[in-house]
Formats: sequence, structure tokens, C-alpha cells
Amino acid sequence: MILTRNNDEPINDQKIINQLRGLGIDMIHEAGSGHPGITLDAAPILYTLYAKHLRFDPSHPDFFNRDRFVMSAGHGSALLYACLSMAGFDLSMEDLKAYRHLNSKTPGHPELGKTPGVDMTTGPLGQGIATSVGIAIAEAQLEAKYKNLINFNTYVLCSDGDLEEGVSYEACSLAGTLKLNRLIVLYDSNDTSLDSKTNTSFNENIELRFTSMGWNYLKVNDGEDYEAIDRAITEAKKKDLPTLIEVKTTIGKFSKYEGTNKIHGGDLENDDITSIKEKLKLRDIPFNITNDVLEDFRYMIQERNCDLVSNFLDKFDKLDEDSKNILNPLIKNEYEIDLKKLSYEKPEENYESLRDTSSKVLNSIVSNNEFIMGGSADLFTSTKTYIKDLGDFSSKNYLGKNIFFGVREHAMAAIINGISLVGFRSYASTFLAFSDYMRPAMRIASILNLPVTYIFTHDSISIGSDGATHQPVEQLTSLRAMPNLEVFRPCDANEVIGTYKTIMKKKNGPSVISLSKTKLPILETTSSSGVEKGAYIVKNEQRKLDGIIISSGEEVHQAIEVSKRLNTKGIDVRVVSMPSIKRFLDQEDAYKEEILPVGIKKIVIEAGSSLSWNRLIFNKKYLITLDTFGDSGSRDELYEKYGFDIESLEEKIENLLK
Ligand SMILES: Cc1ncc(C[n+]2csc(CCOP(=O)(O)OP(=O)(O)O)c2C)c(N)n1
Ligand SMILES: [Mg+2]
Repeated sequence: MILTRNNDEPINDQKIINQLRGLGIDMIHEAGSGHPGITLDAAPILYTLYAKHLRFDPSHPDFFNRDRFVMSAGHGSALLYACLSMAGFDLSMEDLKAYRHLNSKTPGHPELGKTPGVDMTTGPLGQGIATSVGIAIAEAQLEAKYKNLINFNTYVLCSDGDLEEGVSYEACSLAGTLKLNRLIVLYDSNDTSLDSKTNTSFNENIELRFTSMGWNYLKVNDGEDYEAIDRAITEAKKKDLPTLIEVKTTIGKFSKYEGTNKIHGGDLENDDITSIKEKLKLRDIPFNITNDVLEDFRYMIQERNCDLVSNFLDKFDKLDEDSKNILNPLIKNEYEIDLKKLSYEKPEENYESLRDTSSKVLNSIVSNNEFIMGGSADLFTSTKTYIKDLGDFSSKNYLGKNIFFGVREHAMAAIINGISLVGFRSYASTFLAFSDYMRPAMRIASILNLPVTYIFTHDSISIGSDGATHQPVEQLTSLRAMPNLEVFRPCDANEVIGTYKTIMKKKNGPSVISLSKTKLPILETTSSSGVEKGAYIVKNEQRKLDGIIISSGEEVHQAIEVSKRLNTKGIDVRVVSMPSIKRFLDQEDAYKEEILPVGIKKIVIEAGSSLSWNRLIFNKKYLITLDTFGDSGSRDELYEKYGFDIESLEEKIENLLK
């Protein structure tokens, strides 16, 4: 990159902004689709941020201590790519011309990993801004620990839709409580969305909303006034609170449809492009960026950032050896959990509720590893995911490991994505029934293949008296349907340990650990290693194989009991514990045949929807599952009502195997 300018004139910011706009709309026109509204109105915001503030080095896009930028309004992708390309990232004109094409570096909405300079996958409104809170949390913890070394800001561009989505409120409320002052959100406030002006549905006072959440609020009255945007960002950086900068803009500025929802999305008409370019004093040639503009834009970036990486490395070199060794994998994005010190104390009585086992294992993992943190959506007490002696993450203690998310499952899931993006391992916990509240952010984690962990307890009707609303039925199935997400449902302490080991060894991909609330015996035949293959035999047949019961979680214990009873009647049954259907199906055929030989009758017991099991068993009569909502009552009463008591199971299975 060039540090010199071949020009003595003052830098012409407006000219750069206009060419950025022109490039964005050319990309949209070339692709035949996109979002010209935001591209035209938010160009001065993005330009000001990249040219005057953002600390980054385009030749080291993954540099650890770079400022993060999250384009929460992911539909503004054309503007973002145009800006990244002009800023000097490895993104050519050809890449920009391939906008929205298959295998391009410029997908329809920003996707982390496909485009240098993109820090987060966005598109579903609300996710980006909520995730950025997680990024800021991880940064705050690192900064508290490694003062003067790690100190990056997290910037967000959000739109009306982002603030309409509830998850932004959840996450920003927590960010205010936590005083995450390195979080700076620029709000493209154009009073317009896809269908209409926003006054049809969105009329709250944003200033009051954000100040009441403990944010610093700044306003730029004219979105064209890049100097005012510049001043606002400068001021935001000095504050000890997170800042929202509301920038009043006109959607589709300079288009014949400016100020209306007509320009939000879609292609631009040829005459409109011509007239926009005329107003912007651009030549009517597509993808035409002048050398002086590129030079000036990159000059400003490099002048500010030329020492960024080397300064960091100098400081890093001065750390003591221990700190270097600890930090090194994190900053190289290669951090892994060390399981060597994993400890677990088995209870004398040999019975344990799985959440208690989980609590011991998680405590051991978090206590012995530097970069892992998480928390609960106000259910630490029930999910038992609180880490003892490691403190609470708060504005007074950024070193604390326990995050009190409040009753905000959706934000919790988005926030642990952000923490994970910084390179930490992260986890979230609540009841399995409430995983539905987290799903949109879990989907993003799955698309991103982030190794986040969801700890869901109270995982079936067996919880009893809380009733149908709290008893998950279809959740396991719906989670199992999500690509990249692995669901584990261990049956006892040994399998809980195995599940944690399996999950923590993974480098990619989110995982669910689903835990029952019931106190359960720790079996002799279960194994930690069995979990890794998804399924294995926990009770062998004695001589001849009459049938196989496949089960997961708590119901494995019923399966074993039933098989023992059937044995006394001369029916020889094997029991297979299947904590992960997906893992099992991914094993080699020989292993699958060994565990579930073809030609033998197989019956499933799981107190959840039948749909999960159709990949293994086609005939519904062999599926002892639950396809209705639960009820309020004791565990025993519910088991009897829904046919999961030992007697009903025995009778059903005996009839099936006769
Ligand atoms: C969760 C979610 N719902 C719906 C959409 C579809 N969508 C994309 S942009 C948009 C309109 C948003 O308006 P605004 O955020 O103000 O953006 P602007 O029109 O100002 O560019 C909608 C509904 C989406 N991307 N994500
Ligand atoms: Mg809008």
C-alpha cells in the first residue's frame, strides 16, 4: 500500500463518498438486485468510520487487536464491500462485479470467512447489533486482564429494522448495564423500511430509550454532514458508556425515489442511475473509481494505522513468557480447551442429577482454562451453570466469568456468538423449552460454525409440575434438524462427562447438551468415550438378539429396566444409548451395523417428538415417543399418562417383540 499522496490538494472527502456510492449502486445494478436505499444514504457514515476512525490493517484482515465493524444492517452489503475494496482489502473490481453470485467473495449478505474485512455474518436484522455486545464483552475481559495491549473498539451500523427487533433491546439493555464503552453504534435513522415509512409501526423516542438503558446518546441531524459524523465518533470514543449515534439520513439519497420505501430494495432504473451520477458529479461509467480517490482514502487509513500491527507485536513481546504462551493461541485464532486437568468427583451414593454432574464438569473446565466464559438467562440456580469462585462479569469486574444475561435468551445466544468470534469458548444456559427463544441466534452460530455450547436442562415432561409450557416436546427434534448443530442427550454422569469432552474437543460447530432434571443412577456400562461415536451398547443381549431398544437421556434407564424385565420372560433385548443421532449416523457402516444390525427389530424410547427418529426407524409403531404437549402433574403421573412408565413400556415392547 502507498503512503504517499501524489497530490498537494486537501483531501476531498465528498468526492470519495460519492464514488463509494457510485460503486455500490453499480454493484447492485450489475447483480440486478440489492439494497440501494441504505447504500446511498449510509455511505458518508461508513466512509467516515473507515477513513477517520477504524483501526485496522487491510493487509492483515484478521489482526487480533483490530477494531471490529459489524454491519448489522446486512442488506447494506454492497456499500460494505465497496468500502472494503476501496479501503484496500483484497477485494478486486472483479469481486465487486460478482456481487451476489455463487462462489463470489461478495455474497448477498455479509458472511464471515468469505470476504476479507467482514467481521460478522449478518442479514437477519437485530443479530449483528446483539452479537456486537458479545464482542465488546470479550474485549472488556481481555482488556481488564491485558491492559494496554488489547483495546479494540466495536462499531456497528444498524438500521431501523435492527432497533425494531426485540433482540437489540435485550442486548443493548445489558450493554448499558455493563457499561461497555468500547461499543459504538451508528444508527442509520432514515424513518423508512421495506414496506413503508416507519411511523406505521415504530415511533418511540430512541434517545430516551437508549439513555434510559444507560447509554450515551448523540445525534447527527444531517447524514450528509460527514464532519459532524466524525465529531460524534470522536466524542463517543471518549465516553465511559456505550454510545448510540443517531444519524438522520434520507433513504436512497439522490435517487428519484429518495425518502420513500420504493428505494429500499431492488435494482435501479437506468435513468435513475444516470441522474444520481449526475448529481454526484460522477462520470456515467460503471465501476469507475479514480486513482486520486483510492490514494486519498488509503492514505488516511494507512497514516492512522501504519504502526498498528507492529506496535501490538512490540507490546506483546514485552509480556512475560507465561502470558505470551497463554495469549498466543487466542490471537492466532487457535485457542483450544485443555481437558487434561478435568476433574470430577463421583458422589458416594452413585446417583446424581445430570445438571449436578454438568455443574461439576463445567466448573472444572472453566476454572482450568483461561478463555472460556458464559452464563445463564436468569436460571443459574436451576441449570447449575454458575462457576464458583470466579466472579460475576459486571461493570465493576470485567474479569468475572459468570454473565448474568437476565431473562433474555435471544440476546444471550447472540452474545455468546460475539464472545466466540473473539476466540473464546462460550456457553449459554436455560431450560430446553426456552431454547426456542434463542433459535435465530443459534442458527447464525450454526451458519458460522462457531464452537459455542448450549446447556439446556429440564429436558422432558419428566420435570413434572411446571406444566406443558415448561415441558419440551419438539425442541430436541427441531434442534437436531439444524445443520452443523450437534445435539447430545447424555443419560448419566459418565455420559455427561463424555459429552463435555466431545464438545470441548471440537474446533468448530455449536453443540447442545440436553440434561434431565431427575436424579439418576450412574451406570456401570456407560462410558465417556461411547458418547463420541453417538451411540453404543449399554446393555448387551444375553444369547440371542430378539430386539434392540434405542434410547437417549433419562429414558435410557427405563429402557434398561424394561429389558431386564423382558429377559425374565425369555425376551432377549439389547439397549443402545444414543446421546447423538447425528454422530452415530456419521460413523462408518461397520460400526453402525455392529450396534444396530439389520434385520433386528428396533424400538425407540424418547419422551420427545417422533420425527427425530425417522432416519433410523420408519414404522411409527416402533417409536415410543411423544407428539403432544405435556401437562401439569408429578413425573410419575405424567409418565403414566403418556405411556413412559415401566409397566406401559414393558407391555408395549413385549407386544412388539413377540
Ligand atoms: C429478521 C429479519 N426480518 C426481515 C428481514 C427482511 N428485511 C430486510 S431489510 C428490511 C427493512 C428494514 O428497514 P430498515 O432496517 O430501516 O432498512 P432500510 O430500509 O432503511 O435500509 C427487512 C424487513 C430481515 N432481513 N431480517
Ligand atoms: Mg430504515
